[in-house]
Amino acid sequence: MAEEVLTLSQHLKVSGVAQDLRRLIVSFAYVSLDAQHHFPKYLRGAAGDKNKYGEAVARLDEWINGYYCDELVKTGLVRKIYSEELRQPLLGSPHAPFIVTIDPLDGSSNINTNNSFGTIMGIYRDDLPQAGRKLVAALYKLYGPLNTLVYSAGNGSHEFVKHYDGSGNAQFLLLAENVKLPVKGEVFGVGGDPLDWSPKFLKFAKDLFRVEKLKVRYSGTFVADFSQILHRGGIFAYPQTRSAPRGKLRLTYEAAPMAFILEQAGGKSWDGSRSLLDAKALDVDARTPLYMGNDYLIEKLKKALGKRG
Ligand code: FDP
Repeated sequence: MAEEVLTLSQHLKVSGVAQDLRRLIVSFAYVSLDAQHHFPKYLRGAAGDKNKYGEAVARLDEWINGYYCDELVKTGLVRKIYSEELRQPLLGSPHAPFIVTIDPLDGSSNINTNNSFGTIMGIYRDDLPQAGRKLVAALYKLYGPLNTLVYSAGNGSHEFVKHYDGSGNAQFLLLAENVKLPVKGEVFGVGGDPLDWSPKFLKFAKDLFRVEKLKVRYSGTFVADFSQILHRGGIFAYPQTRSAPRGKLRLTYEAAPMAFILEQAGGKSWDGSRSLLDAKALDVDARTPLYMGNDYLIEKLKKALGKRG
């Protein structure tokens, strides 16, 4: 007899996740499944706008942001949405239980080349500013050759994969429960211009190859690079550089939710001074240097940079 595999909503229920939170996570999952059917319509041309960071907005960026925001507001579970693509937060139902952060399309430069990209969502009960440690849940969807969704509601990190049921309906089935980083890391992903790294970080990076024997892996999509660390162990960094002392990635939309998932999977995160879960920015669009990976590699990094953190 075929082995019974839990669906996402069954898993949330048996894990004791609160009912309102379960509903929001499942809604996100269905929106992410539907969204993908529409991608081909939004591939040609640019939206023509620049976002609040001055970056060109792809048509798909613009569409997917609107789609997620509309559908999440429709659930009636969301009080406010902070989106990387919105200049101002979007107001939902005034008495709804959740505040949501979203990076609707992480890895825009990978759209045209048909490489993986993703969506990241963070869920809080209280309004921002908040440290990531106050997240009640975090999720990401990876639109890749496989369509995977990882969530944590503070009870470990769990991975699901899109399947079709007998009637052709898409659903998420459990792929790996309580994912843990392998004890020994295997890969090193790093963004930013190596010619602009500090000499200490450059030496650390060289040591990762020479001493730790890590292999280089960088896709240009944070979600995809993160997924490699989650499964293969190692370290992902988008470091501070001399010309970009705050790095590139955003604390609220990208770093905090992924640090929540990572630390629930036994990994460690760091921003150069503290865990990314303890960093709190008054500016919702603030960038942060970002280091995520196996505990022993983050400790080695701290030593290499002369920090105790
Ligand atoms: P993108 O700008 O293409 O959306 O923060 C967004 C991000 O991609 C991350 O997904 C990725 O890790 C990084 O920026 C890629 O930056 P580089 O192009 O500098 O490598």
